[in-house]
Amino acid sequence: PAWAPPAAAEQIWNEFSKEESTDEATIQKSFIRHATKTLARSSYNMDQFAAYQATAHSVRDHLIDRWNATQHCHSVKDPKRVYYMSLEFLIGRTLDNALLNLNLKDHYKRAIGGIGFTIEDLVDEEVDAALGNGGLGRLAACFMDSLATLDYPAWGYGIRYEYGIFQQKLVDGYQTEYPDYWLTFGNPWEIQRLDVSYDVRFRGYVEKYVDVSGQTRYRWEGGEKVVAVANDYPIPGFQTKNCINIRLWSSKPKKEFDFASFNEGNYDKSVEEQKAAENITSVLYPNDNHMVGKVLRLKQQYFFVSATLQDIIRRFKKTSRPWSEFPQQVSIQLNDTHPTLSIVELQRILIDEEGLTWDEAWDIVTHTYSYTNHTVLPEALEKWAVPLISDLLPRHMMIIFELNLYFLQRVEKLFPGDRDRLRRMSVIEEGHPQYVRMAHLAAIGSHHVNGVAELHSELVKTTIFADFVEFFGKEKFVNVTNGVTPRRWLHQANPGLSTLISEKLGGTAWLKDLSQLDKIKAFADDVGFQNRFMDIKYKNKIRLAEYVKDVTGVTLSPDALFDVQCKRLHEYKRQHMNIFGVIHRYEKLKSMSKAELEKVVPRVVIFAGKAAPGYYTAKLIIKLITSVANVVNADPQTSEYLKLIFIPNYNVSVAEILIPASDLSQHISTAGTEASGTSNMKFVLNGGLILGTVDGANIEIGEEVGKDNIFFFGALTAEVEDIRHHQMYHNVAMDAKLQGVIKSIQSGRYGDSVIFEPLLGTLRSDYYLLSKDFTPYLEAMERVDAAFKNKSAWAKKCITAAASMGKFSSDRSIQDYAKRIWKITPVPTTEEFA
Ligand code: 73E
Repeated sequence: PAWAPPAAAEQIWNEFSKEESTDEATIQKSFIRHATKTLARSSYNMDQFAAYQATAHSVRDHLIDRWNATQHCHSVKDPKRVYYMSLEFLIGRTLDNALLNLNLKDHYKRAIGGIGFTIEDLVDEEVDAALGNGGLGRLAACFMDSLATLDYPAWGYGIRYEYGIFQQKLVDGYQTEYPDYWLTFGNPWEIQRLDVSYDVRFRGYVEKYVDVSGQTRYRWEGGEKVVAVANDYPIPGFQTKNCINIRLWSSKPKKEFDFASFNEGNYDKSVEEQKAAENITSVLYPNDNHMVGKVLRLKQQYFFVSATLQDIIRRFKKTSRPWSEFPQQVSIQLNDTHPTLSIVELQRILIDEEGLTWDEAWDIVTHTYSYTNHTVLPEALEKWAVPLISDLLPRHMMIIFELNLYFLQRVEKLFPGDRDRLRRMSVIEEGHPQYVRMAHLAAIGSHHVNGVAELHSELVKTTIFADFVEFFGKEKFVNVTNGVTPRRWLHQANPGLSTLISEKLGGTAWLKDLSQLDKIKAFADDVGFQNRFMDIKYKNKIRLAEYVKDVTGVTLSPDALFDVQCKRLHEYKRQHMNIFGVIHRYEKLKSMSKAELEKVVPRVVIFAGKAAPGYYTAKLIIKLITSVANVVNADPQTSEYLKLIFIPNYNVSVAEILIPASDLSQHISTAGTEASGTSNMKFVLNGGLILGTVDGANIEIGEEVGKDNIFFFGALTAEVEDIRHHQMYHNVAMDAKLQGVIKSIQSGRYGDSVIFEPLLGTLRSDYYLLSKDFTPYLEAMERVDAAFKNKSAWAKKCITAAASMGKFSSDRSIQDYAKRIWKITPVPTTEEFA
C-alpha cells in the first residue's frame, strides 16, 4: 500500500511542497542556492555556463511542482489518456521556452540581471536536445507543447539517445559529421527515475504448453534481458498549471557485471555484455525519410515498445479495471511505423501473459491504436527481414504470421479468388528473404490511419493503402493536417512580432487560439502598421546577418531579399534545383551592363540542412552549394546583388534565428513527395512568403493566404507519373536553361567539375522532374523579384499571409486528433492539486 503522511504531518507537507513564489528575491535565492548547493560553485567561481545551469535548476523546480500537481490530479481523476509513441523528439533548447510558457521570463530577466548575468546570454549557453532528424521529430515536440497547453492528459514516450543527430561541420566545403554527445555537462531538464525500470527480453525461444484448463498456450522464455530506465522530461503548457511528461528510456545491463566470468579470466566477455546493453539507446539513426535495416535499430524499436507498454499497463492496472476497459482508458498514437511492434507486443502480453483469447485480445488492440503515416516514398517505408525478427523476437514473428493469416482469410472472404490482392495486402512480402511490411501491420492493428496534410492523406488512400480502403472502408483513413506551436515558433523565436500582435489584439490570448490572428488582416493596408511589421523583419534580418558573419565570415546586407531553404538534404526536396537556379542567376548577372544591374533586386540565398551520412548525392549537393558560394561571394562584379550562404549544423536553435529573418522561403519538392512540411507554416507565420510547388501543406497554406500571397509553380501531382513515363520512353530534350547551368558547372568555374558528375548524372533519368519544373521555377522567381520591388505591396502580402495562418497551430492538429481519433477531453489541473 502507498505511504501517506500521518495526519499531523500533512500540514507540513502541504506547506513545504508549495511552488515557490516568483518575486525577484526568491528567484535570486533559488539561483544562488542551486549555484552553491546543487553545483557547488561560489561567487568567485562562476561562469556563464554555471549561471545557465543554476537558472535551469531554479526553473526546473517550478516545472517539477507543476508536474507533480498534474500527475496527482490525473491519478485521482483517472481519465482516458493518450500516449504518443515516437522514436524521435526534436525538442531543441528548453530554458527560454519554459520561462515563456510559465510566464516567468520577465521575473527571471530582472532577478538574473540583479545577480550580474544577462538572461539572453544564459539562454545561449544551452545545448539543443536534438533527438530527432527533422520534421517528424519536431512535430512530436510541437504536439507535446500543444497537449500540455490544452490540458490533455497525455504522455510522450521515446528513447533517451546519448548521441542526438550528428553535428555538421564543413571541411573543404564537404559535410563532415561529429558525434553529438549532448549530455557532457549533465542535463538539468531530465529527472532520472531509477525506481521506474523494466526488463526487456531479446532472442530466446517459444515454449508450447497446455494450461490447467486444457488450452494450448505459448510462452517466450530464455534469451537475454536488458533493463529500461525512465528519464522524465517535463513539458509545461502555456499559461496553465498543466505540465505533462515525455518519458525517455535508456538501456542498462541486467547484471551490472559478470564477476564469475571476470574471475575466470573472461574480462572481455564480462564487459562486452554490459556494453551491448548500453549500446541500445546510444545513438539516434540519422536517416530522414529513409529506412536502414540494421539490427540495432530493430532492437531500439522493440526495447522502446516493451518498456513503454509495461509502463502503460502498470498505470492501467492501478485502478483494477477489467481488460475490456483498456481502450476506454488508453489511446496509443504511433508516430509513423517506427513503434509498430507495439501492436504485436500488446497482443502477445494479452494472450500469453494475461490469458485472454486471441479474439478478445485483438479486439482490445485494434481499439487502442492509431497510426500516423508521414511519407509515401517507397524507400522510407519500413520493412524488416523475417529472419531478423525471428531471431530477435521469435514469439512476435509467430504472432505476425498468425494475425496475417487471419487477416488474409478475411480478405479472401470478401474478395474470393483474388490472389493478387492477397499478395498485395499481405503483411509478408514474399521473396528470399521474406519481409514484414510494417505499414500494413500498423494499418491492420489500428482503428484510424491518418496522413499529415490533405493531399498526402488522399495519396495514402490511393497509393499505399488503396486495397486497405476497399477492405476496411474509407472512414478509417483520415486527414489531420500538421501544425506548429506558435509559442516556440512565434512568441519565443520572434518576440518583436509577438509583442506587436499582442498590442493589436489586446493581450496574449491569441497564442492559445491562433484563429484570432485573423483580426490582424485589418491592418494590412495601414502604412504605419506595415512599417512596424517590416521593421521587425529588418531587425530579425540584422540578427541573422550577425549570426552568419559569426559562423561564415560573410557580410550580408539586410536590405537584400533573404531567400531561405533550410531542411534535410534530399533529392525529393530539390535543393539542387535551387542551387542550379542560383547559378543561372549568377551567370545572368555576369552578362549584365551596369545600368541593367542597377535594376536588380539584391538577393541573399541561404541554405541550411544536414544530409544523411550515407546519402552520397545529398552530400554532393552541399559540396556544390559551398563551391558556388566561394566563387559568387568573392566576385566584386556581382557581390552587391547576390550572396550565397550555407549555414552549417542546422538545428532547432538555428531555425529560431533563420525563420523570423526570411522574406522568402522555398518549399519546392516534386509534387506528391513532401507529405506536409512544417517549416513552410513557420515561415509564413513569421511574415515571410513561400515560393513552392503544389505539394503537401503548401496547398492548404495557399488556400488560407490566397493565391496572390504565395508563389506557386511546377507540375501537379496528377501529372507527375505521365511526365516520368514520357521522359523515360521518348526523346525529351533537357530544359535549355538547365543545360546552360550544367555547361556552367562543367566549365570548371566552380572548381573541378568531375566531382559533380554523379549529381549531374541524376538528371538523365530525372526522377524528380528538375528539367520539367526549371523554367517555371525561374519564372516564379521573376514574379518574386518584381513583387519585392514594391515595398508596401510586399508588406501587405506578408501581413495578410501571416494573419491567415490560424489553421496551422499544432493546437488545432491536437484538437483534431483528440476529438476524432483519441476521444479524450481536457483535464485541467485544478487548484486543490497545486
Ligand atoms: O513532409 C514531412 C512532414 O512534414 C515528412 O517528410 C516527415 O514528417 C513531417 C511531419 O509530418 C517525415 N519524416 C519521415 N517520414 N516523413 C521519417 C522517416 C523515417 C525516418 C525518420 C523520419
